[in-house]
Amino acid sequence: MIFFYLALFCSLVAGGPTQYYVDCNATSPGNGSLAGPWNSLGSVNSFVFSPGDVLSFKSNITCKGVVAPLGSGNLTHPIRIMSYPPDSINGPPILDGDGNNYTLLLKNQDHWRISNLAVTNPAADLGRRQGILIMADDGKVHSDMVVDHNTVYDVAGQTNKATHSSDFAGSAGISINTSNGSRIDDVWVRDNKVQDCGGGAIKVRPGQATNQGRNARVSYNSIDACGGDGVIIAYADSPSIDHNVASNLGKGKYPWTGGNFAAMWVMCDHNPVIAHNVVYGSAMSLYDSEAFDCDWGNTGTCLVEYNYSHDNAGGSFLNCDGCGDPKGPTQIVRYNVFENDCRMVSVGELPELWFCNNVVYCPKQDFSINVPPTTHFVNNIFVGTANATLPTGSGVDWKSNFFQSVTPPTENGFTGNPGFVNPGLAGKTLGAAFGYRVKPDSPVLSKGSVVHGNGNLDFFGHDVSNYTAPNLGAYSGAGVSL
Ligand SMILES: *[C@@H]1O[C@H](CO)[C@@H](O)[C@H](O)[C@H]1NC(C)=O
Ligand SMILES: *[C@@H]1O[C@H](CO)[C@@H](O)[C@H](O)[C@H]1NC(C)=O
Ligand SMILES: *[C@@H]1O[C@H](CO)[C@@H](O)[C@H](O)[C@H]1NC(C)=O
Ligand SMILES: *[C@@H]1O[C@H](CO)[C@@H](O)[C@H](O)[C@H]1NC(C)=O
Ligand SMILES: *[C@@H]1O[C@H](CO)[C@@H](O)[C@H](O)[C@H]1NC(C)=O
Ligand SMILES: *[C@@H]1O[C@H](CO)[C@@H](O)[C@H](O)[C@H]1NC(C)=O
Ligand SMILES: *[C@@H]1O[C@H](CO)[C@@H](O)[C@H](O)[C@H]1NC(C)=O
Ligand SMILES: *[C@@H]1O[C@H](CO)[C@@H](O)[C@H](O)[C@H]1NC(C)=O
Ligand SMILES: *[C@@H]1O[C@H](CO)[C@@H](O)[C@H](O)[C@H]1NC(C)=O
Ligand SMILES: CC(=O)N[C@H]1CO[C@H](CO)[C@@H](O)[C@@H]1O
Repeated sequence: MIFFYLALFCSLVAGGPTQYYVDCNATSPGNGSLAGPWNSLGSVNSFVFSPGDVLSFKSNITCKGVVAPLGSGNLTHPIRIMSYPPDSINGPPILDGDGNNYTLLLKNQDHWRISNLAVTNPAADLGRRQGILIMADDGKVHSDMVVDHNTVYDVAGQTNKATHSSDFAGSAGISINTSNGSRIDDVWVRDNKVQDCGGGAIKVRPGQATNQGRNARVSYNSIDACGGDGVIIAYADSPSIDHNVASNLGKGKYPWTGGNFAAMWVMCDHNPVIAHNVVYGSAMSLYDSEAFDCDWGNTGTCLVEYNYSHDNAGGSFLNCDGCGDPKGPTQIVRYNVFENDCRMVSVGELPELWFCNNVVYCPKQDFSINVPPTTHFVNNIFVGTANATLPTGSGVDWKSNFFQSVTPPTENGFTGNPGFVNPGLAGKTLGAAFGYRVKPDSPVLSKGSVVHGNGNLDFFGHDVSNYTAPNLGAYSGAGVSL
């Protein structure tokens, strides 16, 4: 009887989800158990994982080479890659790609979670290189790939888009890419730290022009010193780039060396949103280096709101609808604070741009602002210099804007001191923009025009009415005295 029960017990365990262990410092090859962890990536990569399985790497141990585990999870039981022991204070396991094309690869797979790893891929020579690569090329629809709480650093990607454009596009700390008609839905890249990656930090292409990926989201990541783009989502339906911080792009261990990059941008998407992000300190590239970019091929509305950017060499916003197959979306840029980001660039004449309730704070630098021929500037505050000019044209409509130290471009608008509480902090968080709230005696209170479909929230999360005259700028409250 005892033998019968033991056999039954073992077969149940073998059939259910299992946790597998890897310690690349272990002396014997092991069988993947806690007592006998695998010690080589060869063992990991030849095993097919099942729904609910956990692949855990020993904390603070380095594994060198490519990690490419096989298998798929399911809707209720994803497969997880994580570290052991749980909550280790010894620091994450370190996956070091050792200069291979990528460090961690999942190809044509579904339902994985990649969490709490340190991923690196240094090399002496630059090339098309990634830290984490999730890809699909089998022509099928895949789903549910989540990359969270990892640190991805020192990835020797290609930094020259002028001479190696395809390798540059393919290089990133974290890359999600599809080809041959494939799609990956429900991609979520969140809470990762990405730094010192040549070519850029996080690039997500979950689908194709006629088969866009759904529910792609890149959020709460902290990106620093990557030599290229900060975040791109392309070929996606209603994707979101939100709550990320990207600093010092173009700099770092693998600095930008040619062509263009921008901090956060969207391309060939339908109704993309870029919101609640902070971008600062981007170096200049050939023409771009703006904080935010509605690039070519977008349809519907490209929405850029509730962001704070400062001191980017390329300025705040790029309309690049004309940089490829133009689709002329509506572009809405509203409730943002742009500090010492005095440049806007426009390539492409089709989009209609609504630039509403932003603060553009440029007391030290002249504006260089170019916009699509049909643009509405409504309820913004511009702080400028005596010599700065703002764009005019028959399709450029100025309504209820406020100007300090800069000549209004038309008869319409207000001049004076907006009475900011504490501007110009050059901060690292959205909180630094709280200095752009205004004092109770500010002349911008209730001076605005009602904008139809105004989003109903200001930068600070206060209500904005559909009916009563709003404030000018990104703050809709009654004024704060400090
Ligand atoms: C793991 O092995 C490497 C290389 O032999 C060694 O440098 C390191 O100290 C080892 N780590 C531990 C925790 O044993
Ligand atoms: C796996 O390896 C451990 C440690 O050597 C051993 O105790 C265990 O019996 C092995 N399991 C199987 C199923 O072989
Ligand atoms: C997922 O896999 C688990 C473990 O094998 C199984 O119990 C569950 O029924 C599966 N769920 C679905 C939705 O297939
Ligand atoms: C990881 O181990 C190394 C030695 O291999 C040690 O120097 C380092 O402090 C450890 N990391 C953490 C976070 O404890
Ligand atoms: C690695 O990248 C090189 C250059 O892009 C490419 O030729 C090669 O096929 C890639 N190898 C793998 C295994 O992906
Ligand atoms: C490309 O997709 C088709 C299905 O649309 C599939 O039959 C083919 O195998 C895929 N090619 C590769 C290289 O996976
Ligand atoms: C995506 O993969 C395809 C096929 O391997 C490649 O041609 C393309 O350059 C890749 N794109 C990016 C952005 O990595
Ligand atoms: C403004 O323009 C005048 C005349 O072109 C020039 O002399 C002056 O230096 C400029 N001031 C600044 C701050 O650029
Ligand atoms: C304001 O207008 C929006 C549509 O633009 C609508 O969704 C919202 O419910 C309206 N709010 C109120 C309080 O009327
Ligand atoms: C509209 C909105 O959610 N605004 C948020 C912007 O960021 C600040 C600081 O994190 C939040 O307090 C606001 O709620």
